[in-house]
Amino acid sequence: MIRTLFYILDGVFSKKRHIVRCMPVVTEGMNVEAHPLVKKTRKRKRRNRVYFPLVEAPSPRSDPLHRRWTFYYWKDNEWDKVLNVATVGTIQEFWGIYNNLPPLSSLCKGNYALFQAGTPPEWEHPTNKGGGKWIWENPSANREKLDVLWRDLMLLVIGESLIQRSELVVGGTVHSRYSGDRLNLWMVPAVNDQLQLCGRALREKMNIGGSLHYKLHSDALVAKSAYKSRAFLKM
Ligand code: MGP
Repeated sequence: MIRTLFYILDGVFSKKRHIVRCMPVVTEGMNVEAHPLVKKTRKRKRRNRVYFPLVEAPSPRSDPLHRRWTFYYWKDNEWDKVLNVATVGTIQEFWGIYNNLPPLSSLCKGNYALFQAGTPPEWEHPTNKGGGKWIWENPSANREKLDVLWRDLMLLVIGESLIQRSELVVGGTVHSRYSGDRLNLWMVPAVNDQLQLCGRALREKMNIGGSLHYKLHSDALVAKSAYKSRAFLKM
């Protein structure tokens, strides 16, 4: 059973008119007051702080996932301030966390990631080195579908059901941006056939149109942006 304390903060994180809900998740035993995001928001809006415990009920079942997975969140482009939300090892724990995270479409500019435990969403990490990611851009007219697409992508990832060699898939991310939302599927180094197989499966199982680009982390490192770097494969 996972016992988690969620610390909910309502705050204005945009200089413009957007009011977003931000939710750092603090596991029991952590020093809530020391959390960087909590401190920042406290100064601005003291009255909006709410604590409540959840994911408390012991589950009668416990269905282990093949791998353990970690949820991450970061704001805007602040990838260097990525927040490790929680790690789950069973399907019940997965839904327990998922059901209590605000949908990404409600955050004006934010990012979620779900990665195999021990591998952060970082180009330079030894597991990711030499790998890359499939990038799909969600048309802005399709914004309301973003949350469902992200949920479906996570289920394909934790269900290890995208490709037979599911160990090649290391995680996924979703990015909410003014310029257009994006879904990414991260892969460890693999031969082109496997990359293509995975791209095709992604398109078919997620039922997504438009173009899919595979970009290498090594190119993203040089361009200092995966988005701006050249596509290694297209479909
Ligand atoms: P992002 O939050 O992953 O968003 O990265 P987005 O819009 O997908 O950015 P993209 O341009 O990479 O596609 C925001 C920014 O954080 C990037 O532009 C990089 O400058 C930096 N960044 C992101 N990641 C995942 C890494 C990383 O793994 N390593 C390094 N060095 N910088 C990163």
